[in-house]
Amino acid sequence: MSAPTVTPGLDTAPTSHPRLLAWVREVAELTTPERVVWCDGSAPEWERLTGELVDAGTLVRLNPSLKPNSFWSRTDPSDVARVEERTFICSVDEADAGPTNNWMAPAEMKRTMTELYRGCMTGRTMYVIPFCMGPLTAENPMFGVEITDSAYVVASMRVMTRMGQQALDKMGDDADFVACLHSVGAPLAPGESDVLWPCNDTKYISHFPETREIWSYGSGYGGNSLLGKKCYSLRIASAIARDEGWLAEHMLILKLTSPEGDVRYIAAAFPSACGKTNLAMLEPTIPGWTVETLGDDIAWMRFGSDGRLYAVNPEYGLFGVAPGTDWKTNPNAMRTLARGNSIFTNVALTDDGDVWWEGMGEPPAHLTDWHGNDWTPTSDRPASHPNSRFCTPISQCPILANEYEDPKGVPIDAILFGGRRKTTIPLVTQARDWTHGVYLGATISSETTAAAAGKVGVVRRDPMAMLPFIGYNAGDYLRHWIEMGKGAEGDPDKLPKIFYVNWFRRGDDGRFLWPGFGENSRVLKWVVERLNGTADAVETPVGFVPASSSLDVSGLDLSEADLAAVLAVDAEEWRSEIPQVTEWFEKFGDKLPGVLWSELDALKARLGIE
Ligand code: GTP
Ligand code: SPV
Ligand code: MN
Repeated sequence: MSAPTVTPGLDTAPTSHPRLLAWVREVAELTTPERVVWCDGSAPEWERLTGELVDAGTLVRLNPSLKPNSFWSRTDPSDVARVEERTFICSVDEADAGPTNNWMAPAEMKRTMTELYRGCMTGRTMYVIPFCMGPLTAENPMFGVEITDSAYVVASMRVMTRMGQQALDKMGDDADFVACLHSVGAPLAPGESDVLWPCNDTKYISHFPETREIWSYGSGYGGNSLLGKKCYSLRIASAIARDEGWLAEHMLILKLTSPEGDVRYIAAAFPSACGKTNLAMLEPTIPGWTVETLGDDIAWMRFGSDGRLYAVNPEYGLFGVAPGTDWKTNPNAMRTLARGNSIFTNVALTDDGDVWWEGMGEPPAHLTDWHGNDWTPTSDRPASHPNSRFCTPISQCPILANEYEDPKGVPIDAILFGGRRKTTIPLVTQARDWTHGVYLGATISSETTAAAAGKVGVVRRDPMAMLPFIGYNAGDYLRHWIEMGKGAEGDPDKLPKIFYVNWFRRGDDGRFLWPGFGENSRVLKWVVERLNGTADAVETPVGFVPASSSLDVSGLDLSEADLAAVLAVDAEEWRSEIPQVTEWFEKFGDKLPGVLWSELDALKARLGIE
């Protein structure tokens, strides 16, 4: 016996958008929440929601004199990362999802999930969050509306997206939007008390690329629940981008200025927890160079009328890996967080109401760990989860570039691909041309990290760092990249140049050969000098690597031997990669662009195979 029309909030919507109203009503009738709340994105709304979350124990307010308007939260220990096994691309034709995605027919998925959603918001508030990915001033703003039963999601979405009344107003009555449905999957019976972190053992993160819909169930963790991020801006947007001739990529965007004042824009794709946030906010160690941040995770790239490829960051906040972040490695992130207005998830809490995580210098004598237990430096478990995160407004980044709000974006000069590999991959390699660059991107290999549930440290292929985020057939995706190489109006000269980097190569003793972080500015300098045609390179079978004298290592405490080792191209190591690349390519069948097989053949010839 449902009486949907009496659900408070349902009939007082601050919009007359017919499709939106109909969808909200339909979801409310299915999920039977206590009330419906339309989110306006205002400061009072933030105060109210964070206040309620503090009362419920889900958030703990941090010491305002250390981290103003900031909060500490702990998830259920089972709900700490993206769940790739439970992520589905539900295209009508299975071939449009394969071979790297999980697939289920849309009708079947909707049948299954409709039963999960039935009554799933009982006893909870259903929030409606209108949002826009990218500037609201864009010619075609990219709208979404997320329905969720999690106030933590609402608060996080306010940090991560341009949301609320401003987005709803801009949508008017007829703007298209991506419908994003989320539930933690934890209805409350009358009188039942809530847990700190409601979630469900059954999880689905489902995408319907043809109808541009997202259905997420069972998880409150960022990548599974903040649906504007990976679900919309990568999986759904990549399918839109394929149709419309642009690129939606797992890339940071930075602005690099040389001592002479030359400005270059660089985008870089590294797999999850492989260094995008850190590179995007880098403080150069070489004199006279400056880096400014435009984005740390996602880039949408379209050709401009001048034939160059322009990148926009669709996000509004940073959802960054906490461990490893400190004043030495990423001072700009520390400055961003010091300004407050942040939500920390699964880090440790200090006794004076601040946050702490591994990599942040010496630990205090006592902490509350991410499980909520007492922790001391003698404890044998880390105090923070390896995928603990900070969620903070990008506007607080002290080195945010002015161009950040420009809906046109910035013209990209170089694209860096990278991964986390102990061996084989040199510090930096320049591709011979676009097609070779696409080959490098298509064969990125990286050790898995704690950003996704599953084993950590297993080397896997991760094309363009997009393996978990391509919303359609990965073979078609690689073909799309090859097609983009024709350039706008057939002018490939204006395309970015492609490089491949690896900050994570190790010596026989297991230590990192390259100091990384701010010192990566030396690699950026070499990249710019290659663009300018002023740096020497050695041509190797795998591409152009720096001549040992062309990489600026002045003032760096790095032995000749380590420098040689980090730049080395060991033909034997590379020959042993070939069977894995062959096996990887074979997965794609007919869908793999033939030119990528040609690239592999040419590499084999250069390595002296056959
Ligand atoms: P996602 O947000 O998951 O997409 O990750 P990301 O690519 O932005 O990775 P992030 O910059 O947060 O770095 C992940 C981890 O790698 C952190 O623990 C960093 O401290 C560490 N890291 C980043 N850059 C470097 C580097 O140059 N060298 C070394 N050794 N570690 C690094
Ligand atoms: C990633 O896993 O690549 C992230 C974090 O950037 S999440 O938003 O959870 O996807
Ligand atoms: Mn990411």
